[in-house]
Amino acid sequence: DSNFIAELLTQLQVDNPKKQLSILHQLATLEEPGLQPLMDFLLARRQQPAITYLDGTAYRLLWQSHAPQAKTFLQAHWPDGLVTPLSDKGLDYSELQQSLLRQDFEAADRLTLKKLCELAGSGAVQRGWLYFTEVENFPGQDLNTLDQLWQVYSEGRFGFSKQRQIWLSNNQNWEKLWEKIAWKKGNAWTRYPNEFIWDLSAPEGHLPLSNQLRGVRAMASLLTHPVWS
Ligand code: UYC
Repeated sequence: DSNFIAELLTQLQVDNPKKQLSILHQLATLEEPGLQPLMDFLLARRQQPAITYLDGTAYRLLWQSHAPQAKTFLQAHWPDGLVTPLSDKGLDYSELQQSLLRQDFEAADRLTLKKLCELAGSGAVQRGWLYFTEVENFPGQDLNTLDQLWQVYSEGRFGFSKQRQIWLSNNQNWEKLWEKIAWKKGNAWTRYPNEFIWDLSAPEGHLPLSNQLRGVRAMASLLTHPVWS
């Protein structure tokens, strides 16, 4: 009822992202009565300097509602998507944004590798994987864009900076990182693609993947890139 919604809206104002996230989900489960509050929330947040996963979640929940008024609203205010993906190399990240919005994390993961190869140049595009020396020279702007897209549409769970955070808090120990992000269990690597978890129930840092077939150096370059410090 309206008192319950009013109570949710009050709590939504409190600057506590985990709590706010849970309220956004509660509003979405109310269906029709929850739509306007979600739209108001998203509009009010346009004053904020940065787009976060709270914006991404509100946007996605509205988009997933399939309500015509929500579609019209999103189209009117964000005709090109919530995030404006900046690129120093003129790369187009709109398909990646679309697959993340759809929560098609498997497609998003493949697109991410594709974009990283495009960033590295035609050699990497043909080869289909990265030299660590190429990664060192990636423009920070594009890495930031990739990371922001993953964060915004994963409720803050996925992305390179999240993986870096976990790696740093485990003394830069790769074996510990693999366990934490479920890329390895005991001695067994998680098998691509079926054993990976392609939704938000995955552990933090699980996505995007970096194939370890050719060693850890490319991922090490990614996680130590100057853009994160
Ligand atoms: N794969 O095991 N992986 C592939 C991962 C390894 C292998 C792709 C991640 C271990 C082969 C992605 C892990 C290993 C191929 C990932 C993982 C191995 C392949 C598709 C846990 C054997 C076929 C994109 C660390 C023991 C392709 C791509 C090829 C593919 C990711 C085997 C995203 C995170 C050491 C044979 N694996 N990969 O890069 O190149 O091809 O032959 O990491």
